[in-house]
Amino acid sequence: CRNLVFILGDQLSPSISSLDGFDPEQDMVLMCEVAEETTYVRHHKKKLVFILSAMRHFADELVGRGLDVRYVRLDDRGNSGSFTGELLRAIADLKPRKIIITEAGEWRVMEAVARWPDQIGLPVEVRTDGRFLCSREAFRQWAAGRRELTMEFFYRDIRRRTGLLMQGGAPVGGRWNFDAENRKPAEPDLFRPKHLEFSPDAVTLAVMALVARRFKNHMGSVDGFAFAVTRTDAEHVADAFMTDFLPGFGNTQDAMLKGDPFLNHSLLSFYINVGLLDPMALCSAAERAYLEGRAPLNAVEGFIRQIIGWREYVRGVYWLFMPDYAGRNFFAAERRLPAFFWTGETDMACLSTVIGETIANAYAHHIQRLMVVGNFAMLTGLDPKAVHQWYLEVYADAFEWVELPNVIGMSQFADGGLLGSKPYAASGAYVGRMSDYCEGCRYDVRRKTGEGACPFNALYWDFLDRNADKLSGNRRLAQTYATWRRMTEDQRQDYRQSARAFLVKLDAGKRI
Ligand code: FAD
Ligand code: DLZ
Ligand code: SF4
Repeated sequence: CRNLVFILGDQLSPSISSLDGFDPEQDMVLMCEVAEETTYVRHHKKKLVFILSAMRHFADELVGRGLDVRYVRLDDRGNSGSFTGELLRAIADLKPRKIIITEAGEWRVMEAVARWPDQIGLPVEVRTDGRFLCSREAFRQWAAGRRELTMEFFYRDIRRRTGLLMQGGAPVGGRWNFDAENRKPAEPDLFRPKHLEFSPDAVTLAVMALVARRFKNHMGSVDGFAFAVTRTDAEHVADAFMTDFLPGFGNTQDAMLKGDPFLNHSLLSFYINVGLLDPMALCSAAERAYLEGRAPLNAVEGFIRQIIGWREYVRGVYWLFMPDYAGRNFFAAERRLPAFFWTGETDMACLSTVIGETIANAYAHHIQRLMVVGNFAMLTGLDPKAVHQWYLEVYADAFEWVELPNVIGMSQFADGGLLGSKPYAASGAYVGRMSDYCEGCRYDVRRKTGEGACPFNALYWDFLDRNADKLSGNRRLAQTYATWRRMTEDQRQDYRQSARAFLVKLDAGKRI
């Protein structure tokens, strides 16, 4: 063939830049399932089913459009197990003159791609990923010369550029950000519509059998897999979100409820990240819902900000600071992850709920990831690299470019404040206010120290005390440290001792 177009598992968009100028008469597509990608971390079984099944459906979609696709399955005979190995095999068979690929999302894969020209002796054309509104280079320019990389300013620039929720150069509603209205605790709502579920078709059933057989020691189960795996079904999820959940999205954005793992969240990250849905099209649909009076501004602005703000911003940060970003460890934290991160077996009801839902669904929403698991990891001083690997494993939407800045930066403050101006540290009071997890927990959220007290309370103050040299100069923590200093020495010792007793138990592998 003339050009061989290599499409990766998170590039499942017919409009992907590598397909620009594709000539079905002369060009071919290469897609491959490889051991290297399925095991570089022990991905949750439902994540594997989702990605492999979506890849197979996408290959069918391309064939349906008249493209010639060489598709290598994981258990095909001769599968070399790596992208480079599969490229070499395809070159031997198809003798292309050139390789075309859209830039990979992850640093690790881009490094491999950079070695290809030497390894294969053919030209390799790497194209920009046009699915993002802000290119890696444009973000670099935006960041150049700025003392602080404040997301809010980045977001405003993208709002101006896209014209989303803009009116004559000003933000609709007179404010850029309505987050203050999005911090309400949730009330159980028996009438909340159900999120869509899809029965596996024959392709998905085959992948489920493959994953169950080959990845026994990975988290979770393939049973109950109900994600969309085609563009059409992903579009159904998006349409249902705009009608059923967007109107309440803002109000419950930060809330957590037992028995309601999804609330009004969109469950769209999986589909956006692999390319089944276009982020800008989703934002336009949300904007339309506002303009037509179907959803309030706080909800629509919040949703749009997550996508054109946070999502684009974390990608920019990732490419700006990799590869050393992955090794940042501001607090020099080195505790190993407790075993309950893989079982959910702990008496701390918030953690057992969130980790249990993670194991069941390969999903947790933002506040669960940030303020329950992430908060616990930071306060107990878990090794940020291990925490990062866990997040990359367990969530079906986890690709390093988006996961790493959220974990290392936003949730662990391991980058020392590049991404956030202060650590997202919280005592039990936060979980008590924003969820119903504490009712029925073995621990008492109101008790500060001693046996039976919510562990987050002592851990919170102990974390601030332990890291005072690094944090007490932070203006946004001035009030908090003033409160700590106002306590009596006995109170402070109580907190320290309670935290130490907890950490000793944790390290001994005792049930906590
Ligand atoms: P919704 O709440 O419905 O939000 C709408 C969309 O906004 C999401 O689909 C997503 O595309 C985008 N979005 C929201 N917040 C963020 C954010 N902070 N960064 C980037 N995009 C965002 N998101 C991932 O896509 N992959 C990850 O691996 C990932 N890891 C995370 C790890 C931690 C510790 C934290 C705190 C957040 C992480 N996030 C990650 C961001 C966010 O939690 C998820 O995007 C969101 O929970 C996905 O569920 P949803 O589609 O229902 O989101
Ligand atoms: C996540 C993933 C998995 C589990 N498996 C594959 C695969 O077998 N083949 C493939 O092309 N892509 C897979 N992916 C997605 C890739 O890891 C993703 O495209 C890169 O990390 C992006 O740099
Ligand atoms: Fe979590 Fe503490 Fe509430 Fe228990 S009491 S659910 S440990 S915050």
